[in-house]
Amino acid sequence: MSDWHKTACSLCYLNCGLEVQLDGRAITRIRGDKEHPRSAGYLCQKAQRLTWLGNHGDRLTSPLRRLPDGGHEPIDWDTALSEIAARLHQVRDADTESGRPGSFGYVGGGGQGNHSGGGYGAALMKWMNSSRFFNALSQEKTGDFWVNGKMFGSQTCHTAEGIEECDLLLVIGCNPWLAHGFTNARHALNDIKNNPDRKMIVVDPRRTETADVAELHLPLRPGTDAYLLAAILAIIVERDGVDGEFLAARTEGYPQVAAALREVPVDEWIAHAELERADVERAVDMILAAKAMTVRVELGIQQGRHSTLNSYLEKLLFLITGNFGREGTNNLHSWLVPLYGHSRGKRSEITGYEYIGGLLPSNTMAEEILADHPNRIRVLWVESSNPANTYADTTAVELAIRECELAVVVDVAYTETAALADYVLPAASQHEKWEFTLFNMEWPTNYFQIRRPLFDPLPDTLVEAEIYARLFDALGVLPSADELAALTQIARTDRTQLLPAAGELMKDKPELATIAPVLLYRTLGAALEETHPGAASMAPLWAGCHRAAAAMTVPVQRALDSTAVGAALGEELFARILDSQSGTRFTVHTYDEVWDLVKRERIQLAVPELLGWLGTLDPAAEQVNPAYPFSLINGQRRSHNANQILRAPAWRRSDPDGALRARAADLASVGVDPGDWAAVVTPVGRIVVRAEADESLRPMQLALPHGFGMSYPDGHGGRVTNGPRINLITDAADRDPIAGTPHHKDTPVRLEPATATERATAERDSERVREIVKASGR
Ligand SMILES: Nc1nc2c(c(=O)[nH]1)N[C@H]1C(S)=C(S)[C@@H](COP(=O)(O)OP(=O)(O)OC[C@H]3O[C@@H](n4cnc5c(=O)[nH]c(N)nc54)[C@H](O)[C@@H]3O)O[C@H]1N2
Ligand SMILES: Nc1nc2c(c(=O)[nH]1)N[C@H]1C(S)=C(S)[C@@H](COP(=O)(O)OP(=O)(O)OC[C@H]3O[C@@H](n4cnc5c(=O)[nH]c(N)nc54)[C@H](O)[C@@H]3O)O[C@H]1N2
Ligand code: SF4
Ligand SMILES: [Mo]
Repeated sequence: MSDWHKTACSLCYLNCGLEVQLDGRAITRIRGDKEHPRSAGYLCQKAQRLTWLGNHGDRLTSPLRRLPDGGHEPIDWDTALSEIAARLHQVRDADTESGRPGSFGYVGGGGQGNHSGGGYGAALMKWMNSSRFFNALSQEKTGDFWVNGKMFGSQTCHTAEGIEECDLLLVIGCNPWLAHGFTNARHALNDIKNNPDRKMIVVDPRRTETADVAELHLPLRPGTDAYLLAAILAIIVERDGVDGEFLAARTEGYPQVAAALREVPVDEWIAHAELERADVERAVDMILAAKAMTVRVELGIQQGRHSTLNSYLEKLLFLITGNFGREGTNNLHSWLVPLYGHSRGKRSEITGYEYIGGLLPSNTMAEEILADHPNRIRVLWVESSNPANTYADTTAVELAIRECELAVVVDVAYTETAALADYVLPAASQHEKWEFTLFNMEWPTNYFQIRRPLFDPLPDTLVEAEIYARLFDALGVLPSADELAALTQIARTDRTQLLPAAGELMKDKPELATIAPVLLYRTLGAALEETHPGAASMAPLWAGCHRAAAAMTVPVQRALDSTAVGAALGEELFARILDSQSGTRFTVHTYDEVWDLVKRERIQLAVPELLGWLGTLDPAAEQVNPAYPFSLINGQRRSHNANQILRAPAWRRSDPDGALRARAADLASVGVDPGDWAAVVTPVGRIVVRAEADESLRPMQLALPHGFGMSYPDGHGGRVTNGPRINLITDAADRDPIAGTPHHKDTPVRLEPATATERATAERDSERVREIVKASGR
């Protein structure tokens, strides 16, 4: 048995600090890292299952090339990279000749625990003269980013929550008890429950585990948040509950907002949400009585009807009541390196959708490929993402991936997307390399953790940075070995001269500017290896540390207890994050300094597009389609799902089939017994699922879990799919008009008994999955 090693959990974006013990290549014991400055020893029910991350039957151990019959054959790295390079050159040259924008589409760039590859992948996209970038954020958060851009001045202004200090927590469309989403969620919720001075309101159609411990639960009809939030805002305005001083000092546009809210037919809209006015008034009483309210939202509204409008109304709620910029309220937070960018209204020529945060809607990826348009995507590059399972309309996504002239997947596992790709490139896992995430969203103190490897990489797998560097080598883009060696020597002796020296090279070869992360990896990274073996891929963070130190000097000085300035502070910050194995704080702000992060003189409350949208809301236009009478939460977070991260079915302690949940009466109404197989049907697809009774849902509401539908070797030379592939039934066109984000939390569906044949197949697959679990010895 070995010592405790520090790492972090990669099963959700909280990335709690962990300590683990190892036996060979297995993790044998896991506990929370008490020295982690943010999570301080916290763990949830999932972290114990982390040993399955690197240790399962679908790990990739060699580059793969697609065979004409659809399977894959192992090939060596040189062959794979030189063939890919030749085809990338062909496409890039053809793009240049025809004067069209780059035909390259980039998907992913990081999952819940890993962002070290993303900068390198983005460099490839830029080198391919493209900006077409899709990832998970553009199917959940871009509506929120768009609103932030309008109100705070930049899409990278992102809100934080004062969960631990607030006296009222308003939870809208999220279930932190199971999904977390903020630090040490269960402790925080229990504290509110046990403290008579602190209260919580939950707005969620389902009586969630979080709603169970709330003072007030508003179980609204799915998809009616915009109506409810507007009604709450209208009552606040009517009662003159706004914070006039805050509005005058810090905001503009309130008169337009108030005028729009005065038009809201409050009673009609509350009735449309199927709530009682008295309960909504009680929520308003609690909001107005709160000294410090924090609003916490997630997919229930961001993947719900009117999602971008919801994101606006939710922010108006804390802004017009002055719950911003103080302890316990909503705030903005710093970034060490922003997770995404700011877009200025550029649009896709194919779908017309606006880029938001540098991203196009994931829901339009297949259209960008399949369009009969000269600028369609011809090459798809997927890294750390499994769009064949996680993007809406799986059938269209699969077709699109096959239709690409070249599709490449960089992953640790043989995913559903990898199975369709021309080349699959095996990455070292998050336990086999230096890694970090950019989900650093805390305020007023913000944190960053670099994790070191627990194991050596599996033979023939490579760290992403090395994959991209070798690819750029094969593409003939890298400077000569001598030039790289000279830069490396500068990195060893005087890092302040590194960028000027690289700049000289770029004068002769401007395309080098697009691959700055790769240059840093091959030069500064090579120098880092001498003191921190394996840390070369961290090199681009060095530039990020310098930018952060320059932009937020005083907060960084406070975090480091340092008086250094300029480049010296940047170096100190980089050294600190490189050597703090439990993670470190990197900025400490005062609450007042939130105004340094707001990118406008005043917060803009009036967003004409959204006030216009509010004016068009009409309950009469939102009647249930009798052909699809149920509302499905298509992608519920449960105790044992974690996106597409753990593929071995044995990791789950509960819910082996990924059951459909519904009220017993609703199941009975369509002739389905609990435990039996049912079919869930939409205009785009039909899936067969195990039914289970759950009285916490609203009548006519169903739920299917996120994080299933992964195929796995069945131990007999075949493969079997574990649980529902829920995006077979989602319509990619059912999406937000501004951000293009899907309405997964309110998918209209029909429910019916499975046919005898469907039942037999489903039962057989379920049995095979059980055999796999049994054979794994669990
Ligand atoms: N266990 C687990 N935790 C996870 C993940 C995981 O896979 N498993 N994934 C992580 C990721 S990537 C994310 S983005 C987060 C997501 O975290 P959450 O957003 O908290 O999780 P969800 O279960 O998708 O949905 C949130 C809630 O929306 C409610 N809802 C459904 N329809 C509506 C509606 O019309 N209005 C309102 N107000 N609410 C509605 C649902 O009942 C549900 O309680 O979870 C993270 N944490
Ligand atoms: N219907 C429906 N669809 C949904 C959702 C829903 O609620 N309903 N939720 C959406 C949300 S919020 C999210 S965040 C997305 C998530 O969907 P995706 O963006 O596809 O991401 P993950 O499921 O996290 O998949 C991570 C991938 O990265 C791989 N990976 C893990 N570690 C490494 C590594 O170190 N290197 C490399 N190269 N690869 C690695 C894993 O094997 C896996 O294939 O799904 C979305 N899709
Ligand atoms: S909250 Fe998220 S990061 Fe923390 S232990 Fe649970 S799954 Fe892992
Ligand atoms: Mo997500």
